[in-house]
Amino acid sequence: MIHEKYFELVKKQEALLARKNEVDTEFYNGIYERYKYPVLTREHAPIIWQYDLNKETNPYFEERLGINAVMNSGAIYLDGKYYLVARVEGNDRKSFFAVAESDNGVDNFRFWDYPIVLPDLYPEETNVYDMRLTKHEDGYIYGVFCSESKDTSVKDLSAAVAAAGIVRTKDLKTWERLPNLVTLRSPQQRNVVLHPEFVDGKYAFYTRPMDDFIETGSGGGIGFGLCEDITHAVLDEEKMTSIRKYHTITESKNGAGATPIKTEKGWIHIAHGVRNTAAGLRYVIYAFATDLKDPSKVIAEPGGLLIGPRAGERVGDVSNVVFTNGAIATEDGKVYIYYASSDTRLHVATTTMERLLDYVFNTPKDPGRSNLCVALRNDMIAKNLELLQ
Ligand code: M1P
Repeated sequence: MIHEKYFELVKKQEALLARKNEVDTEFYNGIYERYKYPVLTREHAPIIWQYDLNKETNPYFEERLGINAVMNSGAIYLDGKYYLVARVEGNDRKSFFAVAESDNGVDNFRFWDYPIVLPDLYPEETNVYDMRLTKHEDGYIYGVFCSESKDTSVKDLSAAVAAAGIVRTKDLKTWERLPNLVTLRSPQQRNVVLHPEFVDGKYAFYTRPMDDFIETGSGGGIGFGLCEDITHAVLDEEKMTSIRKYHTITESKNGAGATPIKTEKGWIHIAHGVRNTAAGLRYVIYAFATDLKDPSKVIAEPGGLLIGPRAGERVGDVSNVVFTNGAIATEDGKVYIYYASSDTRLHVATTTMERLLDYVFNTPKDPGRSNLCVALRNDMIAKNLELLQ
């Protein structure tokens, strides 16, 4: 017999899933819109994922397998629908992937009944998270994610090793697992993204070389490498694309985010940058463009952040974080940037391709010093005052 509390919870959840999202009119920067409500939260996780509905085995209707957070999501547009492969984190701290779909990309995202079952190629793999989806020109949809295992070579109980796991699918339902990416010059990898096109006839990956699990160490920024065979992907070289710089938003580390978007002016990248503060690491989202023919070559680098954590976004399991690993650009020129706040919930920011290109190519580069920043601002102020006369 089904516990009566189930129907109460489902009714409440249905109201949440049906709720229309609204542009947050308090916010304006001309570059993108923010929305009033997150698109996915722990409250969106199906009740059947969390509760045993049977009154005999669960008389108090207690949560048996709770969900703690829904966050960093890969995104893809297929046959007129918007799909997210969300990172769902259980109360047990293990993350897994689950598909949620919507007709419009800004609200009514609904999870499929079952989370994704990844083929279990690596028995030592303890946690998986942050899948980037790439619709590749070879015909597959690839998912590249962080595959985390315990570091058994040291005594520290929390020491871990991060690698890039690779899966592929044609329908988001059946997933084939390929061997993890091997990077010969970097001991660890996280935030790896597969480029959607072949480069020089090879598969191209954006990487994030790391010496250890938290710090990137000598890792200088977002790397780029090529490999012949994605079924045994090995990168023997990673050249730097967007590099970390002193006293910028990427000083501590950075990492590729959404799969690059192809435009007539170049590949647009929406990534994350991290700096350290007295209150801990602060994660923001930034953008840059690379050359159409050589996607490792940065051709535009607007200064500063594109999206920073604001208001309630600042608070969560890991506060002061915004993070993206998915964006959708539709044929009618709309762009949906999915970003999580504070490792707790997922939001969308919307813009158009024209506005994004204008932002990326016409926002001044960070001149690197306060003195030069003031000169840049004063130049704009002087021109504005002249216009206002
Ligand atoms: O907690 C913030 C983010 O930390 C990691 O990102 P990075 O590898 O750049 O430090 C990831 O674990 C990410 O999932 C998380 O949101």
